[in-house]
Amino acid sequence: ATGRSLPGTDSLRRRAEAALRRCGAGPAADAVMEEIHRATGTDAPRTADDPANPDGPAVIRARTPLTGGTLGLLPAATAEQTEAAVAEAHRTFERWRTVPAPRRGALVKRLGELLTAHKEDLADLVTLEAGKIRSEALGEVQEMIDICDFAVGLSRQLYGRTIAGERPGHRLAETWHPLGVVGVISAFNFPVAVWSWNTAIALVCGDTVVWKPSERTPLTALACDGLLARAAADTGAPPGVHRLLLGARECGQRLADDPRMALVSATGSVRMGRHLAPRVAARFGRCLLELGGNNAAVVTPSADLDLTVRAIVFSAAGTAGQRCTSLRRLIVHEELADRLVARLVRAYRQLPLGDPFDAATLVGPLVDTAAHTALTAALATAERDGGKLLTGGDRCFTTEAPDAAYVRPAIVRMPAQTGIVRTETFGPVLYVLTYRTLDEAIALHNDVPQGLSSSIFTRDQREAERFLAADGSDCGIANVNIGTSGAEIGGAFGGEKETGGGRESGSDAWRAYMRRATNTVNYSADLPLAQGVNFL
Ligand code: UN1
Repeated sequence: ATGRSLPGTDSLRRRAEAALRRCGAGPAADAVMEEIHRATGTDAPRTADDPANPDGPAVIRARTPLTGGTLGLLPAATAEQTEAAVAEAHRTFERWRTVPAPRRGALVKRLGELLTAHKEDLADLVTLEAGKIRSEALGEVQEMIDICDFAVGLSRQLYGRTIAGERPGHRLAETWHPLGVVGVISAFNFPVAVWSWNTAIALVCGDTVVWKPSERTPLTALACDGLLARAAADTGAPPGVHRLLLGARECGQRLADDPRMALVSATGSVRMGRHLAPRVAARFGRCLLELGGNNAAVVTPSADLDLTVRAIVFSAAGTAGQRCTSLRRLIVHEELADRLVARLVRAYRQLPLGDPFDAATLVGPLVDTAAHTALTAALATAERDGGKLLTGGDRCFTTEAPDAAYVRPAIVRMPAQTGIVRTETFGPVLYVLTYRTLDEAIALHNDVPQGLSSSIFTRDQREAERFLAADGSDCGIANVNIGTSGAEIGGAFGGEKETGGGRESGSDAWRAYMRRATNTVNYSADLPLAQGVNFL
């Protein structure tokens, strides 16, 4: 653990308030803060998840994983407010879709400028609500700025194809049109980047957005909403292009069920996806899913071990193992397993754990103590299955911050890929398995229900290419000599199998946010029918 002690909740609350104000969540900030002060008084309203008070007003509790303390209580969106938000976004869509795409890009350009100006403020809120270390929080905001740049460029490149038709005097082409209202449901672990991937692209595509962020990161969401509202005001875009709904599960369900939501882009657990996707499908709506990952790295005998150790530690212990791209399984050649594991254990024991605002810290807290309980249960199951816990899994600062979960990242050597290894536990646990042949390694690699990210560490080109080939890694992301996490925004992001199949962010992921029209134009005086059909 780092030497310094943890900050208190009061100072964190002040820090959150200052950052929110600077982001100018507009006049809303004052109202919200008033709400926070009122609500954190003695007769605080009941939270939505309080089973003892099911009838109490539903509120969202802004809390910080740094202490587990409450930053404030915010009113949760009611059914009427959800309806009003969808209606407004839908009305606005009908206008916004006719604004030329490069002009829509101007809104996103302005958003990117505001994000740049408020990078520190947003990073503060990300650290306060998600517990990320400073450098990762800043990196997450950088990811937002990058996607804005990308989307602005895209606003002049929403290309359709001209297709070689089979009939003379005819032109065959496709046009991409705005899709409608996009529902963005995002998770606590990337509280701003995932919103921005969806929102920046959706806006240039001519869509409007209704956002339901994680209940754990409401203040971060208010700041983003405030900045986007400002960008809209500055560029003359209608304010209804974006609506924020701070709500619980029912709020997400309402969006899933509403036929005005053309696309529901949801990031979170497989459980959440299983629940939402059939509801959206039942009304033939579109879903874009980014669900769980159970990412592995194969380490072959020719790997550059110095580089491999650094990459593994960042991917497995970074963000306290709370990325969907976090490395959770290591598939190491048996020849080098002992050597590699010894180096990893040494590196893990030196990882500074503690206050994420402290520049020396590399591992911050888990989101809550329930995450530690889940991790402990997973470790116990692994040990019952014959696994050997080599390091970590224990909590620190338990006296100082009993409601927070500062947990040392764990490494477990497993005799086989048992059920628990095939399950995504959202925390810092790395299971180590060994292999003899590359075929065996790839089979183990793919033998999990999830399919998000993957890596191979090797200096052998044959092995690298085999891993990337059709019968290699079955994931949406397959890397060589780099960890499973920390993708750039330029590529399409997402994965297969239970990960849900969606692709967000760069490349041609924008197509999911538009509808395609195939156009056949006859400029001749004849009417030849396709396939040589004769009629009339
Ligand atoms: C997530 O964890 O939901 O590739 C997203 C990465 C980040 C995004 C992760 N750029 O790790």
